[in-house]
Amino acid sequence: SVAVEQRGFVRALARMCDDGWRAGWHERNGGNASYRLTAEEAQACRPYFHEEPRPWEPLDAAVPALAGECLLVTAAGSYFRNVKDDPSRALGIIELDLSGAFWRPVWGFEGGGRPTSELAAHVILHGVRKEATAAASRVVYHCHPVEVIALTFALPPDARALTRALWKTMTECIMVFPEGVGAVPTAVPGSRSLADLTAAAARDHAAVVWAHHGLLATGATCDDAFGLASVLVKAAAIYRDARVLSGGAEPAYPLTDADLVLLAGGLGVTPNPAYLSA
Ligand code: 2HA
Ligand code: ZN
Repeated sequence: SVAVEQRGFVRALARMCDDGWRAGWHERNGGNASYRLTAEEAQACRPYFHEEPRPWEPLDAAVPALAGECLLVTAAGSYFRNVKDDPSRALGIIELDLSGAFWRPVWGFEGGGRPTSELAAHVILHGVRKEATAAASRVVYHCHPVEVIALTFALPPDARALTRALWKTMTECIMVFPEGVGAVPTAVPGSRSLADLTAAAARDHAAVVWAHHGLLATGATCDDAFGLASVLVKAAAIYRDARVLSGGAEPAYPLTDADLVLLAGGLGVTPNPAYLSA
């Protein structure tokens, strides 16, 4: 059997961390990521789990939707640039109990590590996105891209304002995130209130912008979540460059609402009606 480090889901998360580091989205220990294991993956890894069970610890919030499930998560304080070379230290697997209110480490976190400081947000988000996607969503990815953080200096933390600005930058956006992007105002990192505001925004958005902090992107696979983050970062960069080229003003020729309606029809997607037209 294949040790945990060599499993496809661990390699995929480690690669995503490395891709994000190379993209410049993970200074110091910035960012965190998690993956919800399938029942088969958890079963295959069990022979490698700690022989002595560690004590259960209470979660900040009970998430019954995740009862008994396992999550692969980045360790608190770990640097994304180190994940690929040292996955069993920079990552770990936690198991939730049958009430979904307690967790314990079952693998990894070598050297005494603990799950990410944003564990509450990750666990609550997995619960919300699992329910919103008929259990398809498995990845929660949080990063600190300059373009998205800077965008929150120019636009308010408002889902409609951010979605419209980003949709109008390139024709791909309405296809990749037809539901739009959610937004959370400035909040304390790692706080329960940031987790709760994010969960509310994530009920109908796969991605959420955190004002003055970064971006949270979810998806069925690391390709989906990382791809969504990449599109949002590129759209934010286009928005910035278009405004720079326009002397700081709103650009004269963005995609219009009529363009967006035409694109959605042609691409066969249903955009969130709350963000179209005036
Ligand atoms: O350093 O990004 O949001 C981890 C974080 C907290
Ligand atoms: Zn962060």
